[in-house]
This record gives sequence, structure tokens and C-alpha cells, in this order.
Amino acid sequence: MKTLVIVDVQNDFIPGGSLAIPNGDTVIKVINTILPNFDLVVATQDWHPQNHTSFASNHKDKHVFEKIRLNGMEQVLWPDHCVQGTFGADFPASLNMKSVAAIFRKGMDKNIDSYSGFYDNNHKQTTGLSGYLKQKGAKDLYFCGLAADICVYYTLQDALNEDFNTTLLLDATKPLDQKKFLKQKQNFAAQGIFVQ
Ligand code: VGL
Ligand code: ZN
Repeated sequence: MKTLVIVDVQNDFIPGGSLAIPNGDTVIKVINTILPNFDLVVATQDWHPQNHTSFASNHKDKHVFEKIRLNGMEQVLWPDHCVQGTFGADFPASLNMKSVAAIFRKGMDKNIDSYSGFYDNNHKQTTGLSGYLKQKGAKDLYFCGLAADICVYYTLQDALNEDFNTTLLLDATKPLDQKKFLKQKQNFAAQGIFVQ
């Protein structure tokens, strides 16, 4: 069973959004085109409360993209993004969501960020995605979405740890930091992540 996991394709991550990924909107057309090739399609959705500690605005004298230590972990401070119930957190209207069977929300706990669609960054809380996919008999997972070097990257790592066959669809993902993504890609083959 071929399963597509659409990671965080949301208004705030495409041009015009508060944390826009360069050319992030270009993944939408590609995803819409490939949807019929999959037996199961799920999506993840970054879904933060306004007081989330990953927002620079919730810290005194800190600026956007600064790195701090938060509860013993490094945390990048982001612009406010994907606030629960706002337009920025919505899926773009042009993304075809009709065949999406389930949506897994993440980043709801204000004290911990959640880049991966499977687990919080400290690996203590699960979104339920792994259990859902295993219960459905999904073994071959194909990943797409935003941002390639952040949430897609950490989702791929967890998919491997959860023993799924893990493939990244290169045409359907875009990074925030192109250089960082190039380095990450160089390690994919050795890690057992397929690219297509
Ligand atoms: C993301 C930074 C903060 C992402 C989410 O979806 O890649 N990046 N929150
Ligand atoms: Zn976020």
C-alpha cells in the first residue's frame, strides 16, 4: 500500500505567509497531480497556541531566528506562525484535500516544539501518526511538503526509526535553507532514506 504523507503545507509556509519557504507554493501543483497514485493520503498540520515558546514574540529581548536553550534543548525562535484557527494555519485553498483520510496536528504543547509529524522534539508525546499508519497496514511511505530541511527532515528520521520504508519526493518539497538541505540530502542514502 502506497501512502503519501503531506507535511505542513499551510498558508504561513508559502509566499505571503509569516514563515514563507522560498517557492513553497510550487509543491501544491505537484502534490495535486500525484495524489491519485496513492492508496492512502494523510497530512500533518503545525498547530500552535499563540503563547507557544517557539515564537520569538513570547520572549523578552529575543529576535526571530535566534537560537536559545529551552528546557535543555536548542530552540530556534520563529516568527508567529500556524496559530490555531488562523488563516496562516489553514491548508492553502488550492491544495486538494479531498482524498486526505486524516490530519495529524502537532506543536500544540506551548512548552515544546514538534518538527516531526510523529513525535514532539523531545520524543515524549506522539501525534498518533505511527499507530494510525501501522493499523492501516501502511509500510511504504512517501513524503512531501514543507519545509524540507525542518519538519519534513525530522519526519523522515522518525519514519525510519518506526521502521517504515521511507521515500522523499524531491519535486514536492522545498527547504527554508537550501544549503542545509543539500547537506542533509547527502546523508539520505546512507541512512536508508530513498529519494525520488
Ligand atoms: C516548521 C519551523 C517551525 C516546518 C514548523 O513545518 O518546517 N518549521 N515550525
Ligand atoms: Zn511551528
